[in-house]
Amino acid sequence: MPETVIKPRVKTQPKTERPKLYKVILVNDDFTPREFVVTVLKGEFKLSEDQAHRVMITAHTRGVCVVAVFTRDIAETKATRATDAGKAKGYPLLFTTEPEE
Ligand code: TYC
Repeated sequence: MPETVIKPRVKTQPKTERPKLYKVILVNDDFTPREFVVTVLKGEFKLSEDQAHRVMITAHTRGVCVVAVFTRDIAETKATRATDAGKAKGYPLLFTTEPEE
């Protein structure tokens, strides 16, 4: 009678890697009016008046503030659109992106 060899099945986990996330960062400057920064934050990032005001004040006092985190494409598109909104008014308003650790 031949021995029955039971081979353990090693389950391979399907790879579902999460996409890397990117921070959108608001940079302070001395020229863009506070209210305009708040308007852009509300319009482009869907922040409430209160959230937008806090983010603006944080950038104003500390130099920079993380606005939100997105996948790379969305972060870059939003940062560009928000920066362009300032440019269209002649303001040096700047949003940058940075990968999360
Ligand atoms: N510092 C600007 C002012 O005093 C307001 C401001 C805040 C501009 C945040 C940019 O990211 C910014 N008018």
